[in-house]
Amino acid sequence: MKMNRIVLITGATSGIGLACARKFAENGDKLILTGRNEHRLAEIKKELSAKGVEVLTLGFDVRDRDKAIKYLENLPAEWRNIDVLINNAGLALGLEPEYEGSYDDWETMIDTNIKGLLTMTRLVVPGMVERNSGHIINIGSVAGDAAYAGGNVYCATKAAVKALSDGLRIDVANTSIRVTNLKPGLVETNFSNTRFHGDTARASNVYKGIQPLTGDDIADVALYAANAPAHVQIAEVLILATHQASGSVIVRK
Ligand code: NDP
Ligand code: 8X3
Repeated sequence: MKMNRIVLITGATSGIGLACARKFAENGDKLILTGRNEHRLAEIKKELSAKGVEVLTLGFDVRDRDKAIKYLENLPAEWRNIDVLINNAGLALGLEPEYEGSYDDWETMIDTNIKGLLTMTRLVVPGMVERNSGHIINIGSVAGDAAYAGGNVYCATKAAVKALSDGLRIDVANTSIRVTNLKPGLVETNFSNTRFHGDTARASNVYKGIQPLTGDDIADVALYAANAPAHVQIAEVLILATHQASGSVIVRK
């Protein structure tokens, strides 16, 4: 299905967000791509523009509410009517027991995964309500379904994404807006490098002995949800690698 929607993706510089950018671009959508890494945003814009895709990049940290407000309130007129918001920016930091976790890591996860997502929702959804049209796709996680060892605060942030998705779905049920919570399991991206503060050996162990999902696998589902007929709301999808059964049951060969 060829589209010409405006799709805003947070955290589009890597992993699932980047895969979504490429997938929605192939589908004929226009993209607003955000992230902190302005160099990567410029490279991605160049890659997609060369294929004729219209791209606007906004380099900001979703934790910086003032900047988010400034950028979103000053969008060029032709980019204001956002059709799809993909709240993807997020991260896990650490895998320590809750009683030994880092205060800084907790703040970063809560501020990014919960408050950043909320800020973007607060800024984008009023326009959707006014137009009685739109779709919010939140990237939750299997981690939000049940805690796993050392997951504590990260799992709590993703449980919050589920509650916020469910809450928003109720709040817009009298409109034509749809809300989707995608809950991936193991996806090989930069996620584990970030979680282990750049310890690449430890990060690669996460995907040892199992074929993990790719960002593309998740982008496929996001596009499916966005392209579903208007009366169909894909409310929630749990997407796991075949040898993963839950956040803590992973069968490795
Ligand atoms: P990556 O580390 O590859 O990508 C994370 C993206 O989030 C980057 O583009 C990064 O951009 C952006 N980001 C992080 N912090 C901020 C911030 N403060 N402000 C703006 N952008 C930010 O990981 P994934 O692609 O795997 O992660 C994407 C989402 O998917 C996350 O919400 C994660 O929790 C979720 N997820 C991941 C799974 C996995 O196994 N990989 C499974 C389930 C869910 P930049 O550095 O440019 O700011
Ligand atoms: C990322 C997947 O299982 O590492 O949300 O938490 S997991």
